[in-house]
Formats: sequence, structure tokens, C-alpha cells
Amino acid sequence: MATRSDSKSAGVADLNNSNDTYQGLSRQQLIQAYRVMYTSRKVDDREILLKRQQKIFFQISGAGHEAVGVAAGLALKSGYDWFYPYYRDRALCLTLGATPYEMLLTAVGAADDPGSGGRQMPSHWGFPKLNVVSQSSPTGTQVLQAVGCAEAGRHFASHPQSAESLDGDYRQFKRVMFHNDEVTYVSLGDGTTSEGEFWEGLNTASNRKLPVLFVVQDNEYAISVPIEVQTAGGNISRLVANFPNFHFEEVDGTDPVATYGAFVRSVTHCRQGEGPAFIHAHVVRPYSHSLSDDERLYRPEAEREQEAQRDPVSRLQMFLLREGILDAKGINQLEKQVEDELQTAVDQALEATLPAPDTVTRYVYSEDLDPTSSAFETQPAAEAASDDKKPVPKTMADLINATLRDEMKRDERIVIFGEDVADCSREQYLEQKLIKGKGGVFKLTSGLQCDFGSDRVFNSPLAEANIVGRATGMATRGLKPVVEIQFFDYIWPAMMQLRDELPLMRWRSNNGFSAPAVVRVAIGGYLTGGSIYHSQCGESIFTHTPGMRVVFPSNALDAAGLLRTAIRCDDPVLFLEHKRLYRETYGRAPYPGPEYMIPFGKARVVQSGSDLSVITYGAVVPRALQAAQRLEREHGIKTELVDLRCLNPYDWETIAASVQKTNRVIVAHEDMLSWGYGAEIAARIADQLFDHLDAPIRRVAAKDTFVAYQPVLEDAILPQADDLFRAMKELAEY
Ligand SMILES: Cc1ncc(C[n+]2csc(CCOP(=O)(O)OP(=O)(O)O)c2C)c(N)n1
Ligand SMILES: [Mg+2]
Repeated sequence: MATRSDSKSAGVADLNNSNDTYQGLSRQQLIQAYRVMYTSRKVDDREILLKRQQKIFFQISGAGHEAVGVAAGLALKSGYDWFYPYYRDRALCLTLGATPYEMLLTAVGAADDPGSGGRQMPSHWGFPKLNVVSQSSPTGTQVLQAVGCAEAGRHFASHPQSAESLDGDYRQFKRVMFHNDEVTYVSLGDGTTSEGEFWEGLNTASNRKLPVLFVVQDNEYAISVPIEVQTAGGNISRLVANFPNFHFEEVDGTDPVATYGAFVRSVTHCRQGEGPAFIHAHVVRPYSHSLSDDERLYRPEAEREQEAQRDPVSRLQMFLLREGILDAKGINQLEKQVEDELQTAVDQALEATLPAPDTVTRYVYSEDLDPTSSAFETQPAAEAASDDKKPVPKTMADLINATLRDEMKRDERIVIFGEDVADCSREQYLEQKLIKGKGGVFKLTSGLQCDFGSDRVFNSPLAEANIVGRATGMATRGLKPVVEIQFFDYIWPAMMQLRDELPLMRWRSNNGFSAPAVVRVAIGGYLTGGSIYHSQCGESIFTHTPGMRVVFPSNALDAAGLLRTAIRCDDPVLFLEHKRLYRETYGRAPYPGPEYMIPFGKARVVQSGSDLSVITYGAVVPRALQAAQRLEREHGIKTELVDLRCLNPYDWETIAASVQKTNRVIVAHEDMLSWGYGAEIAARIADQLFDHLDAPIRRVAAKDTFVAYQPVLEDAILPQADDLFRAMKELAEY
């Protein structure tokens, strides 16, 4: 441990002597550090007891990691900087201002648990008032979000007017706070450095010189897996050392003074805009991984005893005594006070009101702004006809591009990024007019970088988790990222973020945080040669994810109206764009103007009919229309064709009205039949409209396989107009 250079003083007499400093820490701060570290350990011990008494339901401790937490909390600013901690960061949260009582509220799962209202396990920190962003369980997902958080800070610093809250869309409910020299803290364990997202985060923070402070708390174990299995060469510092723009520290994380010094230097680097910093803190894990683990199964006694010598709490106690900062009596008094206060907190927490069971579905979505409401219903403005010409019908690709452009003009919080979405990353080529620019592999974002600048429209690395993780962090801060996943087939690296993070932010934090980002994805087949990896659907995986709005337009006008709603609303949206429909002749329309919106959850009756209903969406809409027209032409059968447009929420009223009218229904989609989107719709019709049915509910969908390359195979796999025709005729004749 670092020692002071001046002569020792006795007792506790000269606490205010400002010359008595340890890496800049005063003697008073060291006592405060000990108080927090001791409190942290005692809260863990009390929780362990409560768990054994079955008064709480889970426990994971911060034991052995207390010195790092205190050092970080003292070097950073609560409610000013931003924090993406992990579960061992109890001492950090206490230093930032969280109380043992609040932590115990989380442990009992109380209604007033400030992080989640009883929804998350204890030690999953979230304190909105301290800028501690709701933490989840998946190891490593916090890293890219922290990067996005830092990017949001930079955006607001360079576009301060965009931080103003405005009525009329999500901005009314997204209060923005930022500081030009803010730092984003993110921490993780040694094991978690094996997650790819950790490396993606380092890469982007380095490349963009972001003020992110990465803290690896290395206790040499990930549950039972030791560091040498986890990390090549056994030392993460050696592996990350070549990332540019970083300030690096490797420190004994059981020494609060040395660790504080490392933090101060790192924070200075970040605040000065020099880039990110990386602190590798060697710590200990005196308790098992959690109360569900017994470390004696994989760590011998001798190893555990040796580690106990480095316990940070007893080390700091010894240090205070040795330095004469506190004597034994002072230590005892402090500890007694902490324990008394803790007892009161425990008593209160055990009496706390529990959350009401009927609140479970609150905050799956925003309660402030309802995207199904009439506020999102506007009429298309006819495009100004110039030179007496009629408005020109445009493709879906054109209208999406035009909508993005108008929304970017209207709302400076919108940033667009993804693979190849920029016109040209090497801006000088654009400036010198040497090239035209790309703007997306399907050109949907064409010209936007040129119009709005490279800080609002830019390429991401080739890493889908990077795109969605950063977008989640940005949206949490109040930006509106509208990001692109190039092909639905490649959405899977982002799956952890799309399933466990983006749509869960609001619910798991009990409305403390939210992340209303838009993720645009090119989806679908019928491409003639698209093959397996450029043709997939799979929307039902996302409609099965609470918190995620899922939209799937079939024509240009709907795409424009729904995209605008997606951008202005307060929920995360997966916006599925069918590649085959981007430039089809079917469904072209003039641009409906900069205010055109369609509410979510409102189907469109493409044609009404009396003999049977077809409920569908996406690229099956034009195919079903073709089949319906032929059925009427050849057999006089009248089909009611319903285009859902939005899959979550979906328009049950329109489905029900149609089934009640025709008494026969087919649910059709391009995705595979089994466990597909149609299964849910069919089940609900069977459940609620059984009495109205004159025939079984039929489904038409793709074969239960992937899409093949050779067109004869693709045709056989995906539902065709002929397949729909046959099924519709058969059902009408049933
Ligand atoms: C993505 C993911 N995989 C597995 C787990 C289960 N799990 C929880 S903590 C943990 C070990 C983490 O080790 P480390 O990062 O070293 O942190 P430590 O607990 O040692 O502080 C594992 C495997 C998880 N939560 N998330
Ligand atoms: Mg570990």
C-alpha cells in the first residue's frame, strides 16, 4: 500500500491536515473509504444470512472487490459521470450515494427497490438519480452500451440544442443530461473479457477516442474457471496493450490508495478528451462466486488461505492503524455505527411493501406515449405537383430514404449507423467529388451522410452486436439511433442485445431507464439466387420478445408512415424491410410528406370480400392479392385480404371483424410454417372466434427449411401465389 511521506501523527487528531494525503486522498477520505468498504462487506454478510433464513432469494457479493469500487467512486462524479457497473460493484454504488437500505430493498424484491421494483436479482445495480444505468445478468452486454453512452455524451456536447426536450414525440419524455467532460465507467470480471462484445467495445472506444473508463476486476476466477483457461497468457493487460488512444493501468485492486491513483490518472485522460482508459485491477474473491456456488469444490484450502491475506477490508484497516489515521477505538466505533445503521436498514427492508402482482405488465412499453393512438394518425400530403405533372409514384426504398431525411432534419437527436450506411467514410473523396457515395448496400441511406454530416451518419465496424449495443446505450441517454442491420440473416450476433437488453431496459428498470431505438433490417426472400443467407425471415422470434415493437410493411406508403411512427415513438422498434419489395412496381406511392404517420397495430384491408379472409403481411401481400384476383375472376370467390403491417402490436379488431364476416380464414406468411407468426394468430382465432368459423383455420407458409439458391428450389420452399390460390379455393369450398 502507498504510504504518506510526512511523519506519522498519533490518534485521529490531525484529520483536517490537508498535507496528509495519499495519492491525493485525505485522511478523512481514507476513513470514509474504510466506512464504505466495511459497510459493503457487512451488507454482503447480512444478505448471506438473510438468504440462509430464506428472507431473500439470491445473493452475490462484492467481497474482495471493495477497494476498486471505493477508488472508482471517489475519482468519478456521482450523477455527473455515467456508470455501467457489474454485480461486484456494491462498494462503488455505496460511494456514489446508494444506501444499504436501497440495496436491501432490492434483495427482498420490494416495490420501492430503486433499480427494478422487485424485477431483478440483487446486485443488479440501477440508480437513475446517480446515473447508474440498469444492469442485467448477461456478462459483457454492458460494454457496448457504455460505448454508446459515451457517444451520446459527445453528440449532445457538439449539438447542445438537440438536448432540449420538445413536445410531440419521445423527446418530451426523454430528459437529457450531459457534461462536456463526462466519463462513462464500465466494469466487468476477468472471465467476461472472453466475451466478444468486450473486444468490440474496446475497438470502438479506441477508434473513436471515447471517454470510456474500462475496469476489469480480475479475481482470477469466473465461477470455477480459472484465468489461465479464460485468457491467453493469463493476463488481459498484455492482450489489450496495443489499442491506440488508451491510458492503461495495472494495479493491485486490493489497495485502495494505489487503485485510487490509477483511477485519477485514468479519469484525467478521459476527461481531457485523450481517449479511453483501461484499469486492470487484481482483486480477490474471498467468498464463493455466489450463494449458489461452493468454491471448496474447485479451490483447495491453501489457495483460499493465501488469498485471504490480501483481503482489502482488513488491509485498509491495518493501514489506518499503521498510519495512525484511526486507532483501535476509532475503528471499533466506526464499525459499531455501521452495524447499527445496517440493523435499522435490515429491519425496515424486511417490512417493505412488496410489488403488487397486477403491476407485472407495466413498463413493458412506454406508458407516456402510445404508438397505437390517434396522435400517430395523419393523412398523406400530396406531393407538390411541379410543372403540372402528377405526383410521381416512388418505390419503398425511395420513401424510406425520404422519410429518414425529413426526420433527420426535424430531429437532431437522430443518428444513423450500420454497415455500409455512410456515403463514404473517406470524406475527402466526397469533398473532392471523386465518387458518388454508397449509402447502404440497398442504398436506403443514400445521401444522408452528405446532407447531415459524418457525425450523424456513419459506418460501424462489421459487428452486429456493436451496432445494437451502442444504439442501446445511445437511446438510454436520449438519442434516437436509427441503425441498420444489413441482412436479417446476420442479425444473430446482435441477438443478446436484441433479446436481453434493448427491449428490456424499461421493464427491468421499472421505468427508470428506456432505450427507444429503431433497428431497420432488410429481410426476406423471393430474390432468385438469394439463397440461405440472404433470404431468411424469422420475425416471430422478435414478436416473442416483450418490449419490442415489430413492424413489417408491404408497400411504400406504409413503410413511410410506419417508419415515422417508429422514429417518433418511445419504444424500441424492429423495422423489417422486405428486400424484394424495395423496388417493386407493386405498392409505389408519391411521398406522403414530412408528417405522415400510421399508428402501430392498425391493419389495412387491401380488398374487402365476403367468402374468406386472408391475414398476411410483407411480400405475401402482393402474392395473396394476385391469388385473390384470380379466385374471383375464375370462380367468383370474394376474398377479404388483410395486411397486418405491424406484427407487435397487431390489429386483433380487424382480424376478428373479418373472420366474423367471412367465417373462413387463412393466415399466410413467408416465414416457415411451424412455430411461425401465423401459429399465434390461428390459435387466438380458434380460441376466441370458434363459434364464427365454418371451416378449419388454414395456414400457408414456407416449408420448414431454409431458402435454397436454385430458383426451382426457392420457388418450392417459399409460398407462391399458386399455393395461396389452391389453399384459398379449397377453404372457400370446404
Ligand atoms: C452471457 C453469460 N454467460 C454466462 C453467465 C453465467 N455467469 C454469471 S457470472 C459468471 C462468471 C463471471 O466471471 P467474471 O467475469 O470473472 O466475474 P466474477 O464473477 O469473477 O467477478 C458466469 C459464467 C452469464 N451471466 N452471462
Ligand atoms: Mg472473475
